[in-house]
Amino acid sequence: MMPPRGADVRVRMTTAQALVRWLQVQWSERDGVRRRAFPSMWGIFGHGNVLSLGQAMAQEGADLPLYQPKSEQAMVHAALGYAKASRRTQVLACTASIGPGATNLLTGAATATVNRLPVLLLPADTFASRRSGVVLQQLEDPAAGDISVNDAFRPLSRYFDRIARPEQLLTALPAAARTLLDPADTGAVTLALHQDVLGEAHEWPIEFFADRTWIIARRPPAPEELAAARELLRSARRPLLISGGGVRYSEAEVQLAAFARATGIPVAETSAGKGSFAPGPGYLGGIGVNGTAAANECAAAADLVVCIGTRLTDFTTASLSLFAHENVRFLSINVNPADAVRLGGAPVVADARLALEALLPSTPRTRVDEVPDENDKTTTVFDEGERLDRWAVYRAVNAAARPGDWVVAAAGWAPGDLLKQYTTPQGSHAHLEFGFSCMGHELPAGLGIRLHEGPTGEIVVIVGDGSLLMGAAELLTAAQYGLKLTVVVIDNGGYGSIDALARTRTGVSLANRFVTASGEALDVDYAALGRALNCRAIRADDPAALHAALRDARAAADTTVIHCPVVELQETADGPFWDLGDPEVARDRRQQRLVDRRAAIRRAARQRPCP
Ligand SMILES: Cc1ncc(C[n+]2csc(CCOP(=O)(O)OP(=O)(O)O)c2C)c(N)n1
Ligand SMILES: [Mg+2]
Repeated sequence: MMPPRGADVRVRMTTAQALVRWLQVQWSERDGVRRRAFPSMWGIFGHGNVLSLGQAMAQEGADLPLYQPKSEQAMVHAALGYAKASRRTQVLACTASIGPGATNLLTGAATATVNRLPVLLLPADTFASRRSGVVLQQLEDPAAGDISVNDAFRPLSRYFDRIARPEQLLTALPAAARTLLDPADTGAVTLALHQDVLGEAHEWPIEFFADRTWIIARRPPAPEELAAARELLRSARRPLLISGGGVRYSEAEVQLAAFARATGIPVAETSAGKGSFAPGPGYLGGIGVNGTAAANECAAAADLVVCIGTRLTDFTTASLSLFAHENVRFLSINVNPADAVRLGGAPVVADARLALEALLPSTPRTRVDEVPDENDKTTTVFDEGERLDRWAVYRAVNAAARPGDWVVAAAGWAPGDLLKQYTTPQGSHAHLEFGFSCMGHELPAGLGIRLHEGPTGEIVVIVGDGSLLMGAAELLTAAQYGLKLTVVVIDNGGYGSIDALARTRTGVSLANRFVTASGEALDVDYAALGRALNCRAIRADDPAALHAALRDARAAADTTVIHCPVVELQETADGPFWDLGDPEVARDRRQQRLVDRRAAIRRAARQRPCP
């Protein structure tokens, strides 16, 4: 029972114990639904966190389950999968030891902040008291006594603090929670924890440990911005909607569908927004560099592009070359003010759901007869003896998808291919991490999604051989915690997408294949790798075998690795523009021609104000 208000009741605990206790009494609430804000912690212990934080978890952490990943980076990716599945209403905490444990979190921190997904990072730090002199794994800066490797988190974090006295938690933790649960500001939040301070006792005010609910409010649109938006929508002849991750985070799918149905405006999706608009009338599929012909045709002809919850990266805009109408205008609905003014657009700084609801009654219906159709991809027939290439893999996974399932991809060919090829069945989900496109994200992100979703539905992780090799150890974590995944490994013998980019754009490719010094291909048995890490495993050499393997994996209770050796396809440099910075001087004429062609497209791409 809490003491009467105003009574100064104190409880003696260490900093670490206070931290652990506080995390367990935080809640988030949106639309009246209340959830634990920090439902679990992931961690690898070492010096800096093993004693005081480990003891605090054992003593105070009854409601904060602790998961042990096999690398620190992976636990951040797991947290991001969880955050995505919870639609940014819940956050996982990640603790790491000082030095290398901490710096292993950095790539995860960047992945979080780039993707606007929340994660609480708790790297241990050196001694605040400096009583032991230089400690193991301490980086010394000759010009600054207060620098540690954890300062590298500052540019990667939306909020950073270093806890040098116990009572700093009283302000640092609420600041962290506010940032993490703010739709516009969210990303990685880092609290660096001095290892001596973690163990220091303090008399904490008891009210610090009272239940606290953080309301995730829906920001309403301003009347002036709505008026300008209405005017743009009324005067548009060929409008197009782009649905980004913000639609997913706002849970605005129903409102988007109603808006599209009522207005007849077709909808294209970004990678983060994949799955936000169900296949059916008005569905164009993915847009941009990895977009469908239908979406990109609409984009080229659009006189108004209504962007909802998107950062408009180069993948989406095809490096600003996509929108070709001479008077094209942009309207941006985004809860983040900086995103809302990209491409010189008229901003509606608001929650996507509220903005769509407000605009629906006043938006006229547009002609729909000229909208191309992207709805004919779902039926798949398996030919006996058909060879397995990566497109056949996507078709098989798509054909097997059911409501409640997830498909996950992040780097290599898969995320772009899936944006174009995959039709997310209604009631199922996609997580394409193509903001940071971080190799090694897929598998742990799948674990985080599974942890959030519980045992129902399939979580199909599509991962390239290269990306798997960066983080395969998390297969053991899947087995360890019974977090069931179906891991489809596309084995093309190396970094196929990068190899193709290099070859098609410059004519040369170095160090992109898994070959010996003499050029001999290295065979890898990914099924054996899965088995070695306590997973089930199947090899699928053709589409029929893959289809059977997917059925088998669905029926199983444990994680299954499906090894798919694929034939490589001949790629061409054609397709939407994507500016990668070409080398302007090449030794031979063929290479020079390739580069000159891209330079011509670049000159034609329209630069727009893009803060
Ligand atoms: C951590 C990280 N390092 C490097 C890259 C650059 N990169 C992007 S895709 C890729 C190759 C991925 O290989 P694989 O997973 O086998 O997929 P494939 O290209 O063969 O489809 C590389 C090296 C990256 N995205 N992330
Ligand atoms: Mg590969």
